[in-house]
Amino acid sequence: MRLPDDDADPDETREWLDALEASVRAGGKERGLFLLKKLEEQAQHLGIIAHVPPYSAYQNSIPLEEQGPYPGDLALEERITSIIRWNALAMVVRANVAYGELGGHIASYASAAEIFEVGFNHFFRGDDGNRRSDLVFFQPHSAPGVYARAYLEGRLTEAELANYRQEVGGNGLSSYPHPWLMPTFWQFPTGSMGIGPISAIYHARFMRYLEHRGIANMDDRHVWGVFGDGEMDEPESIAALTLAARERLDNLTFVINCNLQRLDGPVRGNGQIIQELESLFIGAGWNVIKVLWGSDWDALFARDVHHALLRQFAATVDGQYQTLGANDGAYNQSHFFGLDPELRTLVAHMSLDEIDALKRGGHDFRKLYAALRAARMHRQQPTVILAKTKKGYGMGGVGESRMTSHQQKKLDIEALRRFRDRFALPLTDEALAEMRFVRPADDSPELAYLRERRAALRGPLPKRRADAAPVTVPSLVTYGRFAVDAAGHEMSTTTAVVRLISNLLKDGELGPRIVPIVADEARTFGMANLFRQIGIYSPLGQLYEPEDAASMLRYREATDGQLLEEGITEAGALSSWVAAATSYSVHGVAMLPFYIYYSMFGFQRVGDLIWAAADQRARGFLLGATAGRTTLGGEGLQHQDGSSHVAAATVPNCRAYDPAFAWELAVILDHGARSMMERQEDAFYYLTVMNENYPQPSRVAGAEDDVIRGMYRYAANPPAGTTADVRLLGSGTILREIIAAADLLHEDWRVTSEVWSVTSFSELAREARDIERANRLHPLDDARVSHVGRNLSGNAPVVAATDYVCAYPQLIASYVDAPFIALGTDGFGRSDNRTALRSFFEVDRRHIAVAALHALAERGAVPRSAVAKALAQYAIDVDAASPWTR
Ligand SMILES: Cc1ncc(C[n+]2csc(CCOP(=O)(O)OP(=O)(O)O)c2C)c(N)n1
Ligand SMILES: [Mg+2]
Repeated sequence: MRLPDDDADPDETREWLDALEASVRAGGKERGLFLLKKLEEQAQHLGIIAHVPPYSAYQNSIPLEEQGPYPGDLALEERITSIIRWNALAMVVRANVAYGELGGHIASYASAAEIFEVGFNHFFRGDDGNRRSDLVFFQPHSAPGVYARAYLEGRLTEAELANYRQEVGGNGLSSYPHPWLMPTFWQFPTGSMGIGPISAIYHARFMRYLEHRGIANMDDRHVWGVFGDGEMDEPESIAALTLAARERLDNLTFVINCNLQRLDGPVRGNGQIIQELESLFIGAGWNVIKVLWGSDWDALFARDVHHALLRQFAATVDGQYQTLGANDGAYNQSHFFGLDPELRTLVAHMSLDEIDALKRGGHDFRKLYAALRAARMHRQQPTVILAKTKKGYGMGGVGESRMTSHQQKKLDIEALRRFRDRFALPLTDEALAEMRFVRPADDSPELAYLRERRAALRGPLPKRRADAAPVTVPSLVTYGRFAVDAAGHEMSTTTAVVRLISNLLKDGELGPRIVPIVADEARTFGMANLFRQIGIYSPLGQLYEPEDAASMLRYREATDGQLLEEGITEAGALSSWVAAATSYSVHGVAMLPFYIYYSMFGFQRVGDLIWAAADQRARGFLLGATAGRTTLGGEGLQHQDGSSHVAAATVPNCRAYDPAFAWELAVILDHGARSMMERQEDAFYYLTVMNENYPQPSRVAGAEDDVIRGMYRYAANPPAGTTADVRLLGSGTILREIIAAADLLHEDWRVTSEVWSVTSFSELAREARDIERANRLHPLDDARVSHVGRNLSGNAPVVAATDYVCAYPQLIASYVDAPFIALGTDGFGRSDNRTALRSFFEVDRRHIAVAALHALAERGAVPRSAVAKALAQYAIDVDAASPWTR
């Protein structure tokens, strides 16, 4: 509404102003403020102003007059929903009757059923084999409802439903949405609260990116996310709200299932979560639609001219709403309506049963439809629908709005009977007792309707696909010659990887598919040249003249920019990476993201997002830069990463490498790109790269396969025909200390050695573990030998040193027969130069040489005095406290 410029009635205006002035004079400023607040409320009620920050009145945002007709068959939809409710409940109860420990949830879906069903019947567009589906993020513990619907649609069998949470024997259904476990069904893992909301936002954003870059047409596809009100307390849930508004993502709708409860109790017992979320989302720039009251309230609102209802709603906190929800009509009459004479009159004509039956808006198809439709039509902003529901809706005394609703997994026969009767389910007492699933005949009106609705919406959902065209990777020499033929040229592996990416970006086929991602660290990693070369993505282009416009490296934002500059949000950058890394599946267009970041702020900071990425079969590169606890030097305790490789080793489809040399890195990158883009394997790559400059050797011809497997022999110095006294293993920058230690051992102590460059202790361990298991299970077959076992056979002691904690090289220790000594950087980092740090953490050449001598002394191959002599000669402080205690 526009504010008129002219005063249409100056006398009336004067009266109002005089009245205000008189009141303030008589009653003071507070009285004046009070009157203004009342006026504001009245103005809101009259619809003169929509929102007064921070939130609007406790009522539906869409007035009845604007609600519009309902396009579906309400009675049929209600029947279908009742059947789905039952099947979802029966699935959980059956699993828990059979095996008490399986768990599962009833109350969450019970609260979300109408939200899901309005989506399924009218909004969520599926996959017609041609166009891909909308992206729908389902509340994870409501998964039984999604299974129950897929069962009615004929997409899941009765046996599968009966095997809910029993996946080991095959033919089971996973607890929550897990693409790894159900790769043709679930698209997005949401089981870890907060990951769904942030992922939904970055997916919606990435869809715009693909369109703006002219790579894919989104056909007006929409992103829907149904999340819990408790879940909104996760930092990730709200981390990217402003991004969504800033980038005007009107292809995105959140529906927050505001059942006012989380697991332990009320989300905001002493407050109102809906009002709090409204102000949060408004502040972030979203369009907010509240769906609080069902249609039976409309008549009450119409007669409530003095807004007694709104006053009473405003005065009721969520803990109280929950208690009202858990109790019957009589209780509500006395404890809500009875508190105000106007309200008492308002419901005087209603029976207690009618009062009991007053529904919250999130259980009313008409109200929900109007909200989802308004969200779908809204332009220039993302929309959040705050739907007020009841946790455990329909579960009666055992679970409706109860403190313990979330954990309710079993219902006794009485409770089941009440549920059946309430939802008029076609179940005999016998069927009820057996908790049989209900599926109307294929030609029943229910299933015909359901099929018709899904066909009108293009097909079923959720459905995951993996059929994207492969993308050819150019031959390594075309983009990586500088690395494979380095010939002693000095550079760091960070420089090398950035150059490899820059060169790949120029390839006609793969280049456009690359998505470089940074979280405000491009300059740190020497990538500023990409700003101009490929541009920084911004849907707005560049509305300003950059300060460095004249520079070769100018900061260039563009609508078709290729680089995703996320700002300081590792969670956001990782979510962008996932959107790109799953584009082959979600959009049928394979993209190859490279997210380069401080390695300490990866697995440690956003490890759960990486775990979720693994679940959804992400394909892409994570580049842990400035890696290594002693290699990063000055940055100190919070920045120096000594552990990410241990975490990476626990992610089954993450291939992690810690290469020392640019050529090794190039070979791994090439192998990874081919495996993901050409062979389309469901594994992603984690490579650590360092910022230390040193001369880079050329490729060791023939060692490429061994680099991928995890180790190759770099050097050996025993005379021909003899074996080495010790084996020295190193990875990353510490390999150079290993090489130097081999020289010390030889020159100072006449000890011969083999030097092995270990590119991946985790890959070596995986293969060795696999072979050990195969041998254990096939005791009568010829024993197989692992890469580690073959390379490190015999009994020469092994000394392994890395820039990570000892646990990293120890991943292979049990597969080596010889004594195994691990040196690492356990303890806190601290700032100093590399030499000082390597001495402090005892991973430098001197400590490696001493460790080797000691191992030889232990077996009597050298006298103990030699060790003591070495310690003195290398000036090692033997009384210093161990680094991990300091
Ligand atoms: C990161 C994370 N922390 C804790 C949990 C355990 N958990 C699962 S559901 C739930 C309560 C969810 O409440 P809400 O989001 O309000 O959903 P509702 O069930 O009420 O619809 C909790 C604590 C989880 N899944 N993920
Ligand atoms: Mg909740």
